[in-house]
Amino acid sequence: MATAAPCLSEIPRDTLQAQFRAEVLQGLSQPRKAIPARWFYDRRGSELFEEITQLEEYYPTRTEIGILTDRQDEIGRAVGSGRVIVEFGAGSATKTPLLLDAAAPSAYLPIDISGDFLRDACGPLEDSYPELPIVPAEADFMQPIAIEALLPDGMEQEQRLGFFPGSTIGNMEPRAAIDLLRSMRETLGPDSLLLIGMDRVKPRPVLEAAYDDARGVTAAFNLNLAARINRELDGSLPLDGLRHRAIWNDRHARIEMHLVAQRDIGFEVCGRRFTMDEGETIHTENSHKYDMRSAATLLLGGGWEPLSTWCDEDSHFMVVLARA
Ligand code: AVI
Repeated sequence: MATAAPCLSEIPRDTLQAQFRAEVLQGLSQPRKAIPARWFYDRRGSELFEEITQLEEYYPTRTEIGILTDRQDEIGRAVGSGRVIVEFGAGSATKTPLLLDAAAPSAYLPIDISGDFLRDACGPLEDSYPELPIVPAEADFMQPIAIEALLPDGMEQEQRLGFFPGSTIGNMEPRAAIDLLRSMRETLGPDSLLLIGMDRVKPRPVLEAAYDDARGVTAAFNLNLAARINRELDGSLPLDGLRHRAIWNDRHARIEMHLVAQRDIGFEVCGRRFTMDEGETIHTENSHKYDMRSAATLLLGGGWEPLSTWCDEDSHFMVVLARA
């Protein structure tokens, strides 16, 4: 197996660790405790997320793959060939090849905050696409990124196609989602396209089962955040005193994940003392779901005009193509 190219523009470990520390301490100090979902994804968290994507109850991954497979030709015609594909998040072994095959890009540039995961994802792609320039970049794609400096010579001016599958956009509050879409527009430049996966609103039991599976993998994923705080921030959160909960919030059209205190608990993080009363929660994730109208409103707010939408036959998930 080929070794993945080294990641360009590495984020210094210290910077990430300082951000993790600051956001956890700030989140635990609020009257309603909350920690941003992006901190789920250390190596263990990323492995657990991969396991979630294989679960019977977790429909988004297989449904999106189904759409990308069944509509590959149509998507290929709509995006055209020869663009530079910029994937926001490490390339997934199953989804990325479907787009690489459909769009015949001139280069592939995956951006992810986790260099380890990025390297793991790029190795197999380099084996399968030996002719394709693959340029992994470890970076926080919430901010605009000057990708010209990363692209092979002569490709700086190629038109770009952003790829943001998985409905990861749904993990952001609408305002942050709009900021991210704008930032992607800036990263991708004029005349660019964006192919984005968005999960749809559906009956509550389907949604709640997807985020609270029978095998407890999602519970382990949620609890790993507490374990990560203990490992990396000298924490003493009692894992046996916290329980995973996933609930549908109809007003905000989102699934919320929480860690609920099973009894009154006290713990330390980085030498600071915190307490939780029985029943109090740490809000760890939002996963917003969309209908056609809310999806279009969000994209337009972020500077993207929807061109085409592809759905599965149960209308569980949609893949939207939009232009800058
Ligand atoms: C990454 N993201 C789109 C997943 C979701 O469905 O919101 C994260 C996840 N959380 C629990 N299960 C999956």
